Amino acid sequence: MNKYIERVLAETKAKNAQEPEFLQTVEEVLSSLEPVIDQHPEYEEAALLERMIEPERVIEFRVVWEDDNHKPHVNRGYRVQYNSAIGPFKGGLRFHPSVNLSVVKFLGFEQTFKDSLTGLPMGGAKGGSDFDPRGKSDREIMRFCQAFMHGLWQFIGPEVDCPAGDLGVGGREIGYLYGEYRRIKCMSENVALSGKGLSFGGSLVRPEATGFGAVYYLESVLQHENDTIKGKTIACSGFGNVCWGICTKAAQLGAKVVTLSGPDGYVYDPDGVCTKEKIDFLLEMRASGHDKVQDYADKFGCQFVAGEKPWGVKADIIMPAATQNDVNMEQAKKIVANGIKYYIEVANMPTTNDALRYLMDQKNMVVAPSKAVNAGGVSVSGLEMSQNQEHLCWTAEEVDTKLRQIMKNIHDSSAAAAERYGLGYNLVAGANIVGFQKVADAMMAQGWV
Ligand code: 2IT
Repeated sequence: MNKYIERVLAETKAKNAQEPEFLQTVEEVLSSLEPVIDQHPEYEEAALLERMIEPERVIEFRVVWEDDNHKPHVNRGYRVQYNSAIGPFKGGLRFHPSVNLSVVKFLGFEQTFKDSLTGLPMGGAKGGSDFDPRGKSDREIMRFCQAFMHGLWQFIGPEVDCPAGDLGVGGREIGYLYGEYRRIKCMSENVALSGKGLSFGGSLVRPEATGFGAVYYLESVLQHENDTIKGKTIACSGFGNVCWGICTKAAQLGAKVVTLSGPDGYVYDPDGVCTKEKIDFLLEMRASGHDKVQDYADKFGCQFVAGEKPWGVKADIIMPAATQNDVNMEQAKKIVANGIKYYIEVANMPTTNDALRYLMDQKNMVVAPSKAVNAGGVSVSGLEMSQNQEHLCWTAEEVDTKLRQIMKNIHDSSAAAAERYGLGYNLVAGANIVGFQKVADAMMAQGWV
C-alpha cells in the first residue's frame, strides 16, 4: 500500500471511529487510487487527500413538525456539503430512520466522485433526515418537508447547492420542499432543487433516469464483453423508483428482471417484471406506503420468500438496487457459486468491502461500481439545472439521448483510465480514478482551500 494513503487511512479511522459507513467508503475509494497517488508526490505535499476527506461544511439542524393529532415531533436534519471544487454542491436528500451523520458523510463522499464522473460541473453533497415516511399521511409529509426546508433554505440556492431526491424523497416531497423554499425566499428560484414536477421546471426523464442510466451502463459492459442484453435475466433488489426504471428499460431492450426485494423478503417472477401492468404496480406498491414486496407476489401469483435476499437465485446479471450493504461476503459466495458473470451495483455502496474485493477477484466476473452505474440520476438533474438556467424545455428524446451518451462516456472513460494504469478492465478502480482526477486537478489549481 502507498505510504501516503496508508497514513491518511489510519488518521481517518482514528478521527471518525464512530462512523462505520463513512470509513467503509473512504477505504474503498482510497484503495483504488494507489497508482495515481504513486505518480503524484505533489498531492501529499498539498495534503490533497486529507482535504478531500474532510467535508467543506456539515450542517445539522433540528426539524420540528406536527402530526395529524397535533403532537410535536423532533427529527434531525443534515446537509453535508462535501466538495464544490468543480461546481456547486449537488446531491440527494434521504428520509429514512437509518440516516445519521456517518451515512450522510458516506453518501456525500461518494457523490463527489460520482458527480465529477458525469463530466458535468457539479460538486458533491448529500443530506436528509432520520424521519420515517412510512405510514405518514400526505399532510404529515407536507409539514415535515416544510419544517425541513426551514432548516435548510439558507444553505442552498442556484450556484450554491442544489438538492434532489433519494430514498424516501420523490416528486411529491421535492414539490413540498420547493414550495416552502419559494415561500421563504419570495422568488421563483427553481435551480435550487432538482427532480421537480414538470409544471415548475422539472425535466422529462428525471424519474426514469437512474434506472435507465443503469441499463445503458450495463449495455456498455455487455458490448465490451461481445455480449448482448437481449434475453438476459436480471436479479434486482429493491422495488422503488430505481427498480421501476430498470424494469422498464430492460423490458424495452428484451431483457427481464426476475426478482425484487423489500424489507419483508424477495419475490421471484420467472416471467419477468415486463408487462405494463406489473411495472405500474411497482409504483402503486411504493405509493401505498406498506413497504412490502409481498404485495407483488400476492397480486401476480409468484413465489415470495420471507426474510431473505434474492442473491441465491440463478440469473445472468445481478443488480442490487435497494440500499447500502445489501450484499455481504456470504451472499457474494452464493452469487459466485451460481456462476453469474455480471455484478452491476446500482444502490449507493450496496456491497460490503470484503464482498466487493472477493467479487472483483473472480476471474470470470465483471464488477461495475454504483457511483458510475447510478450516475444517470444526478446527470439528468444536471440537465434539469441547465434547462432551468437557460429557460429551455428539452423533449424526452433529447434528454434520453444525452443521458445515454453520458452513461457511455462514464463507462468508456473508466475502462480507459483503468487500462492506462495497467489495471485491465477494472471498472471500480477506473471510476474512482476518473472521478478523483478532475476534483484533484481543480483543488490543486485553487490553492490550499
Ligand atoms: O445518489 C444520487 O445520485 C441521487 N440521489 C441523485 C442526486 C441528484 O442530485 O439528482
